[in-house]
Amino acid sequence: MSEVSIKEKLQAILADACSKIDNSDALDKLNEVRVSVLGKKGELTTVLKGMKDVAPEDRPKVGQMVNEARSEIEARLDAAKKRMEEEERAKKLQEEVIDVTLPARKANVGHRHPNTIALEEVERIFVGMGYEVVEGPEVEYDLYNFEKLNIPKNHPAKDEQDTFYINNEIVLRTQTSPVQARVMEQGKLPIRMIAPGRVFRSDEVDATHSPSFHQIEGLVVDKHITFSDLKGTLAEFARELFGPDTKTKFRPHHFPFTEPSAEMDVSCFKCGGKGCRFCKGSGWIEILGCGMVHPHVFEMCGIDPDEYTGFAFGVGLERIALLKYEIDDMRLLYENDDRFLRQF
Ligand code: 2U9
Repeated sequence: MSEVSIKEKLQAILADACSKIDNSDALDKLNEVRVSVLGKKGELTTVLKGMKDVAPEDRPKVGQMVNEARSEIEARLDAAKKRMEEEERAKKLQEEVIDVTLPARKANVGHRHPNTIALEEVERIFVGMGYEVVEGPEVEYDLYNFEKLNIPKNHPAKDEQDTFYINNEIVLRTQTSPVQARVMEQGKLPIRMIAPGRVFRSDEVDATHSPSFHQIEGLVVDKHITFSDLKGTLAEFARELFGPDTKTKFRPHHFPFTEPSAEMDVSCFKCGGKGCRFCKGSGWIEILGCGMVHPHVFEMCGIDPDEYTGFAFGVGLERIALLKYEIDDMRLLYENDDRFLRQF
């Protein structure tokens, strides 16, 4: 192959490469030109492979021409690459501009759930009376959830339709009473405590029932504790929770773990006791159960009932929240619907 024909070939390759480079609008197109001209099987490499057909005295000149063509094409490619990168950067700077004068996006700050508000209110009242807040296990021995509370083996409350059994001896606690039993067993007297927490009952979900709900139980154990202490304490609790004019009444009731037992009603805080839709015309609303701790419970917890007496009570946390916020369906508390929860 003569020097002249090679020179013409190189000029054609250079012209074609420059045209493709000038017409490229993206970096990958440039890379295609680089591979097709300078790559292992590129046009320029092919010319070099044809060097064996060139007269030996012409090879230095031809080699120089090829290198000059390679350098020119590489320079054009680098320049085009640099230009495209600068154009890309300018485009980004233009598009990604941040207008610092725009108002900030509102941060949705969370807030307390009605149950939390009600729990903190009840805790504040009893801590203010010198009570200690004590927690305990949710998975509990039958022994503490039932037997130590004077609920014998054949008691209906132990039926499987009411209780979630893990096995014959272990249940999901149906009330927070086991916490009080555990505290009494420690024998550090006097006791003045509340036990808030989650409890479980095998109930179908409806407007007033959930298989998992919350309770706050209280226990006072000391010498000479009387039913008057119970009434005075719970009447004060009612006044602090529902307002200073709240009246209370205690209706005889039965619980296995207290004797005598009672249920406490408060005067309706909507109508002041005259009777309205909210209190179903009675003027009264049932709030909690209570009673003097059964002597048998003391004995099973290692406390001498002839030396110590005490009272206990239990209130459903959701019941407080539903009443205070006039929510008529408990399920609303658990559905995590922000449209509901953001009202509190
Ligand atoms: C010990 C001794 C006695 C706790 C008590 C109640 C009455 C009561 C219910 C209220 C609504 C449960 O959430 S609820 O369904 N509880 O009425 N609870 S006296 O008595 C105890 C607790 C522990 C050692």
